[in-house]
Amino acid sequence: MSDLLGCRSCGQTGLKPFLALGTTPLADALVTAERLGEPEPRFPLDVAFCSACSLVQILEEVPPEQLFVENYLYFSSFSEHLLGHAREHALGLISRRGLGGDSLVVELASNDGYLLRTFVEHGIPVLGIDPAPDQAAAAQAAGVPTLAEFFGTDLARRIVAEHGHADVVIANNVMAHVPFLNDFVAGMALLVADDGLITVENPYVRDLIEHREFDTVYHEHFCYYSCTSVDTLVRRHGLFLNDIEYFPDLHGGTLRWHIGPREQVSDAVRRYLANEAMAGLTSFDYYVDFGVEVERIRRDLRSLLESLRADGKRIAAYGAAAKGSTLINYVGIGTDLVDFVVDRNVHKQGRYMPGVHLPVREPAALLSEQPDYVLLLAWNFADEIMQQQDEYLRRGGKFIVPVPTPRIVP
Ligand code: JHZ
Repeated sequence: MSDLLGCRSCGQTGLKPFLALGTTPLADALVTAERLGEPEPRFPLDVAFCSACSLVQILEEVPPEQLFVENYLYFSSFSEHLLGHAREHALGLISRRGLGGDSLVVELASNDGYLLRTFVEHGIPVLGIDPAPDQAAAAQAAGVPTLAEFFGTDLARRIVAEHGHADVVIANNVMAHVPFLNDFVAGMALLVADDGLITVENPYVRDLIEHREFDTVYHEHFCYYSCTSVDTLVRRHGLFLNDIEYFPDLHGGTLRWHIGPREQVSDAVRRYLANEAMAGLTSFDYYVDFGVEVERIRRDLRSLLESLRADGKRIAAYGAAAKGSTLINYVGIGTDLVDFVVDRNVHKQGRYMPGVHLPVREPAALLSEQPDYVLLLAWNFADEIMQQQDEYLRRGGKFIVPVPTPRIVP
């Protein structure tokens, strides 16, 4: 098992491991046809709990350049649901914060500009930060000024020197992705104006555990947050967790934390912190059985797929998602069980899933091949994908949803 010297947030040693997913390839490193014969780098994937600050984290530390510069194929704009969510977020901020031509909105991990473009449409100055070169170039081409760099205190100082402080800092699905957490949060504290707002979205660790979303663990995700661990982290940097919103249908359950330099703690924050303590999220006991439940999913899913295959059924999968990579590698789903994966992301099509090498095709293949079952790897977009695949379903096709318990729909 790999070992991290101390907690990424508070530095406490003696992290307590509770889930071992084996040694897996990088989840977004889909393989090209030319490189299929080459060995892929693999890294241990072990999850642990910090008893001092309650932060859940993986023990391995793959260099961020290898994860987000050399091997990153995730583009945010391929989900209508996510685009709608981002637009609502931006419009809400514009009206509630009274943003205009003199404001500055900075987004960390701005990807292809899917969120900032709404501010641009409203004439509000923005700056996107994203180290992934193709995504930053796509944002730039769409009219969203973007720096292709990693964020931390150095860059925060430069931005303040060149553009002034930000009225709003947005960090969606990125705080999980940073190994040097304290430098990242200290950077946000430097960047935000005294009366400014930071919003941070991330899947909620309570949903991960209670809905057994173990496949959202991969090397890009260094940390898995509760409100307790976020509160401790931001206070260390002179910031306050002031409000919380919950989006149960986004990425399996997402929280939006409102953070600022002024203390204005809402009842919602007090309630979340109290509920987490009551449910036990602040103690190792809460996590300890998770590994056994995850093994049960592996056993049940494998035996379901094997028995369908033994009956001569044809099975495909939907979503060349990073979480899909964890799932198929952990369960051991190769071309003996599943023929191919489909995905709308054109950058993933024509490549092969890491490790098990299932080929990735375009979604139209579901109608041309009409497999009997489709394993839904992107289960977080179940409603959107099933609506889009109504013709496949109408012809008698069925989906297999892997978590929290493998089941066939309809
Ligand atoms: P998706 C992503 O993880 C990326 P991933 C990131 N690592 C993160 O933190 C989490 O989200 C929260 C495709 N698709 O987004 C697009 C269709 O083909 O669930 C994607 O390739 N058709 C930053 O990669 C994949 O499925 C569709 O209709 O695990 C979904 O990947 C839709 C809706 C999606 O997660």
